[in-house]
Amino acid sequence: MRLSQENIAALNAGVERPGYDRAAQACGIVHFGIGAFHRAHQAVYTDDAMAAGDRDWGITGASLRSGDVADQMEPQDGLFTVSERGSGSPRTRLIGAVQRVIVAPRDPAAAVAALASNSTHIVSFTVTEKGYCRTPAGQLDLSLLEPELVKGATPSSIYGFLAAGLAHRRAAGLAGLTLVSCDNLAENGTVLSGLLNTYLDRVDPGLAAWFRRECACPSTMVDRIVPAVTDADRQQIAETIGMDDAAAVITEPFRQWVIEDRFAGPRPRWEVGGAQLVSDVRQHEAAKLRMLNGAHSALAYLGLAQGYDFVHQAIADPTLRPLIERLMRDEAGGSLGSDPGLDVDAYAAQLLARFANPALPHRLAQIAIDGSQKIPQRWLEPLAINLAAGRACPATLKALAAWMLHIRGDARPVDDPMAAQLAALWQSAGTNGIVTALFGEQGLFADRWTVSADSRALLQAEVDQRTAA
Ligand code: CS2
Repeated sequence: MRLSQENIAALNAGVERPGYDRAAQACGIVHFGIGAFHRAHQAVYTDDAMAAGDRDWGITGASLRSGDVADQMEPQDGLFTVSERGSGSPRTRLIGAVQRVIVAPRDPAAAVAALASNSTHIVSFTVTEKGYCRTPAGQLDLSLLEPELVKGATPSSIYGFLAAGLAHRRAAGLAGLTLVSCDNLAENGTVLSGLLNTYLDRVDPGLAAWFRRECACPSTMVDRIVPAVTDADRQQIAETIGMDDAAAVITEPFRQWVIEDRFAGPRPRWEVGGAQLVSDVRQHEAAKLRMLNGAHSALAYLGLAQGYDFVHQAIADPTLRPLIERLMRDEAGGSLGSDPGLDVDAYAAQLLARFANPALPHRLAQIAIDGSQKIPQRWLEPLAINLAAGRACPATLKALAAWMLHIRGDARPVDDPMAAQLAALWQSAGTNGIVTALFGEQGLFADRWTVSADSRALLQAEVDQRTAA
């Protein structure tokens, strides 16, 4: 038996159910990138808000790339379960917030229609760092968007779909939208707004002005560890819930969402599920990106090089753990300024405990994906801040060296949109030139991130040591 609206009554008794009438809800949210993270995070908060009485916040999911998620969710009427694994007893909950899933490349008109619908107020995004189509220095990379910039072309990026959807809204005299980025970028709302503005200025300057006037792009900090689900997990979930769930997600009990309180129109009361609405999220974002994600990436490249598969294994290694603690507390923590807005030691201790969770095996290889898109906000920004203040960053440099060896691609395939370019750099620059080719004054990241000559020398020593080993 497979999970569906019709089969809800047959779920095992321990599974928590949505506390509202799903069929009575209109869709108020369009979400791009309806992967496991969204299902374990924003969809849960939205479910909480509807259970508390908020109405018409159903989610229309949109996939920008493959149809896999639609194939998992459409036969299940959008339903899926979220299982929490930690030290306490496992908890499984049925989430009803997602009403349907559109595969945007297959049915672009349906995605545009969802954006143009009168009931839609919010568009949210978990399209990963590369979904924003930026150059290494963070500008909109128009070369990636050429095909859709031609007049009348079918949209393919978030920008193309938003441009089409917003144009319909403007023409129909509808209200603007709140665009909520839930990706791990520093000041993600400001970044999205700036990039979309550049795009709209290029295709329709009148629409760009309308967007600036009528829409809002709050920044948000999102946090929940959500490893990719395996076949063995699905098997175990089927036993727990009493039927198959092809869209099931597994996560930790912890979740956090800090949202800049700046909306263009109505929103669900996500605070009912514990979200924090604040006037400025920048410190929360910086702390999370540099301490959690920065440590994650360091564990990924250093841990894989030492032969580990999972985060909980790597963090237990007696040589890695002190390095990660130093990266989190002193280097990431130190970059947050004299008033970091949180207790750095307590936050680091909480993160270490989350990483050590043996009930939630989290693959290092999953975190190692797309490093070129992740390291600027996780490592390069805190590194620049620390170096400018004269603070050494040995742990960050060790992690950076491990990433550099990773992208050489000798040990395992490199899953990164810049993989070919990075491999070509290694080819042409070689071991003695790669540090300069990446981080020197003319390096790949140079428009925004250069690493001082002293630190480049330290980095070179690390690379030499790793290449010799
Ligand atoms: C991880 C994140 O894969 C990665 O890059 O660092 O997905 C991380 O698990 C989440 O941001 C936690 O909130």
